[in-house]
Amino acid sequence: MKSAIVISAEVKKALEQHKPVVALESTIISHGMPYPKNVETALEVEELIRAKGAVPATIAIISGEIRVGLSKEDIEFLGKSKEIEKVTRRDLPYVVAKKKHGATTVAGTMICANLAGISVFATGGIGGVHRGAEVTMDVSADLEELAKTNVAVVCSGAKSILDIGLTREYLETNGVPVIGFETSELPAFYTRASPHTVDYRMDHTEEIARFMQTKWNLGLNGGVVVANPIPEHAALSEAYISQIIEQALEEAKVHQIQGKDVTPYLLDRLKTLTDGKSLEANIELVKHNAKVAARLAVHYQAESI
Ligand code: PSU
Ligand code: MN
Repeated sequence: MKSAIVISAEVKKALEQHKPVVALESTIISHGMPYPKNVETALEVEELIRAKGAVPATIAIISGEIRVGLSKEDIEFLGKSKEIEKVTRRDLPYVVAKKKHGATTVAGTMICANLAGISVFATGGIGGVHRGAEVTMDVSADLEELAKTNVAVVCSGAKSILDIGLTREYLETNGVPVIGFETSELPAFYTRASPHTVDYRMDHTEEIARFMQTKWNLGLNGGVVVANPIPEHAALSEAYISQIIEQALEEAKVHQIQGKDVTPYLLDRLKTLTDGKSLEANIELVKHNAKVAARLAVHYQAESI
C-alpha cells in the first residue's frame, strides 16, 4: 500500500520537519459542490490554512496513485471531470488497483491521512446515520472509520438530512468523542445548534490538542470529532432549511436514490431548492473549519515535540 502513496514536495517537507499539516478531502470537490465554486473553494481553503501557519494536504487518487497534497491542476481536474469515483474504505483498493481517479470521502481521507502521518483533517460535514436507517441500514462508513482511525476531524457537525440523534448514539457506542469548539450544542451544519449536545465543550484549540495526545497516548484508537459551528452571519434559519430538507428527502425517495448516490443527490437538490444559499453556507463553514483545523494542527504539533 505504501508504494501507492505519493506525498507532494510541500507536504513531505512539512512532515519531515514536524511542521503542522491539515488534511482535506476531495469528495466535497467532485461530488459535494458544483464547478467552478468547488475548485475556487478548495484553493481558497488551502490558502487559509497556509496563512495560519500550517500546510494543506488535499487528498485524492489520480490514476491509481494515492496523492497527499495536490497541485492546482489536480484540483481543477477533480472539480471538472465526470470520471471521478467517490472513494470510501470499500472502494480504495479497487480504484488503486484499476488505476482509476477517485475523490476521497471523510472515511477515505482519514485512512490516507493516517497512512501519511497526518492527524488533523478539515471538512464540511461528516456522513452519519441516515433518516430511516432502521429500515435502510444506511449508515455512512465515515462513522466506522471514526471508530478506528486516529485522526481528528474538524467539521460543522452532521447535516440534518441525517438523523443526528442516531448519529450521536452510534458515535457514543464506538467511543468517538464529540468535542464542541466554543459550543455546548451539536451544530447541524447549516445551523449553529441542534437539539443535541456535544460530549465536551472546549474553547481553545490547545485543549483539543492535549485531548488528542492523551487519547492516543493511552492507546485509545479512533478519531475525534471537533464540531465547529457555522459562522453566525452565514447560518441559515432552522425553519427555512428544515422544510427544504424534508422536500429533498421526499424527492430522493420518489426517485429511489440509493447507496453512495444519496448524499450527493441531496446536496445538489438543496442547492437548487435554496437558490444557491445552501452552497454559500457550505463554503463559509468549510473555510471556518479550515482555519480552526490549522490552529489545532499548530498546537497539536507543539504538543507532540
Ligand atoms: N456532507 C457534506 N458534504 C459532503 C459530504 C458530506 O455536507 O460533500 C461528503 C463527504 O465526503 C462525506 C460523504 O464523507 O459525503 C459521506 O457520504 P456517505 O453518506 O455516502 O457515506
Ligand atoms: Mn450511505
